[in-house]
Amino acid sequence: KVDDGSNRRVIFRSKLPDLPNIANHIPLHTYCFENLSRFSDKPCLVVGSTGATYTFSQTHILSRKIAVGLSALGISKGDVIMLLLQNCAEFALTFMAASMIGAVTTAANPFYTAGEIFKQFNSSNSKMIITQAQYVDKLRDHGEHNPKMGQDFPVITVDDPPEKCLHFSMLSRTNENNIPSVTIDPDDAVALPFSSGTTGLPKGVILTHKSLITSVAQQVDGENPNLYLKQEDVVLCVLPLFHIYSLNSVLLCSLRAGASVVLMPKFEIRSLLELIQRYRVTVAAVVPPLVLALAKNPMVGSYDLSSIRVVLSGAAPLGKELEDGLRRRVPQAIFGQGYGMTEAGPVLSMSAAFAKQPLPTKSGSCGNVVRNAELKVIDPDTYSSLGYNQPGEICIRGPQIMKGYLNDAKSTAATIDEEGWLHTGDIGYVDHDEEVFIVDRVKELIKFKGFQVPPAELEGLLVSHPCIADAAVVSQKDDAAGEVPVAFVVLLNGMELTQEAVKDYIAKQVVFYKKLHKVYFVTSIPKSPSGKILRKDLRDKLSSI
Ligand code: 4UW
Repeated sequence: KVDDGSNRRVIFRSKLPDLPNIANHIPLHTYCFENLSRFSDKPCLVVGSTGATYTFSQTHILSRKIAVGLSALGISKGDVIMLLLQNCAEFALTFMAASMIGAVTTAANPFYTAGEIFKQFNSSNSKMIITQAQYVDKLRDHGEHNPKMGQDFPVITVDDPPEKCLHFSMLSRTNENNIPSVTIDPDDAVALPFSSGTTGLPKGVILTHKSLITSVAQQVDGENPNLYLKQEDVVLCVLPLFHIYSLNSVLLCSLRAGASVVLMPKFEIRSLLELIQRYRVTVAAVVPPLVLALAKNPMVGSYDLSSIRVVLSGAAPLGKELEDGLRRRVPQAIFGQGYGMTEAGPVLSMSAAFAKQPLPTKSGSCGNVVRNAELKVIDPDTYSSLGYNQPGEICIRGPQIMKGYLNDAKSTAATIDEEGWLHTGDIGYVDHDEEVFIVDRVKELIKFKGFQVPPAELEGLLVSHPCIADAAVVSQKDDAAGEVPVAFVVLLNGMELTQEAVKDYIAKQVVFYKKLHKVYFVTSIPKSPSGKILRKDLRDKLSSI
């Protein structure tokens, strides 16, 4: 899959100068807390709903205590722990604690069904789950093939522990000086988010200490940071920390830069506006559906949003009309997009309007490629690299990208080529001002409000139905969600099923955003000679229905 070299090679770089060096030889927690003494008494984590505040030094000490608690429960270097939490201080503290003992965090959506949780739990070989009492029932009695809660793995709750669970204070009531000494290699894993990448089922994405430090540095370090966060900044953390966007660009970047993070468990417009007003939020990291709410909801007019100086959107395409709507609502703020992909570490490009010395940017752009990285656009058929304004598949190279997929050398090799280029499956181009524009997606992935919906997962569930012979899932455009999954289903001879029955069958097994919005019964699924579903044909068919 490599360019054979006979073609002219065009490589795009940031317009901002590279950092002379990035401290990516140290562990992630050391890097994030490196400047602690400059802001140790400043608020670091603020729990929006209660006002509880942890200063930077408290955050640091508590993380160390929890690191001791994790090791007392048998977690050691290389072990994986699972977080099943809405945004809360314990999420941030445990993530940093795990890093301190060389352990790895895999975070899952707490709204997942038991089936989805255990797929990730088993495939990541997690050793414990830290969650909230309300999700514990999903972890009990979910089939004989899965490990047993309380017996095979401990479950810790951050609130009142139900039967067979431990309370989070077990972890934090320790002496922080007893932290075990571990040697951490920059190439050791620290985070294991799950992503379906360009094809197939969700896979564990190995993000190392080196990759996450590099990505954070590419955003907030240096004389002219691409994403200039100041110590006075108050950064809104409403996007879920179990997704890499919030974990990296909100939490880790703020820790490094000394900005405060206001945590909100989930999106609800009134509480969001109240929090912005109460805590004088200055930086809002959002996704297109949130831009929609801020641009269109009449309630917005009754709140004071004048503190906001930066709005960053990403994780899904954003239309010009919404962007303009948002600009009208928060006219004083700089608005821009970032473009990320879990496997890319995650940030590929970021608006240079956020830089300390900002550059002019255009509406619709996803910014410039980050510093200390290379981006190219290739012809998806010939793999030769393309020049300015020519759309093709975006590829990225640099120390920030994932090490690979966990236990899946084949998918890793299909995503990162021999020259180290990560192929994104996104179609885009770079204009003469070095700005990246995303125009399409050639990978299967469907994004519902920025959440990943892997078609292969839904197809697997569909064909497990006794009446279904074959199935394909593709995206359909949707005003509110961006895209929604719809299915084409072939029934076995003589079988009958209604659309509702198929939808219900899936809805029971998946989180809300993976639910099918429509089911079309067909006699066959179009496939290539090698058996690949011809998704484009199906999407074309949809537009003519
Ligand atoms: N425009 C159009 C965009 C855009 C986009 C992403 O769930 P994943 O794997 O990962 C993400 C990560 C987003 C992110 C991380 C950190 C950050 O600072 C930032 O800036 C705002 C964003 O979404 O999905 C990856 C896929 O999502 C699409 C694209 O298809 C990509 O491959 N995507 N950002 N601005 N599409």
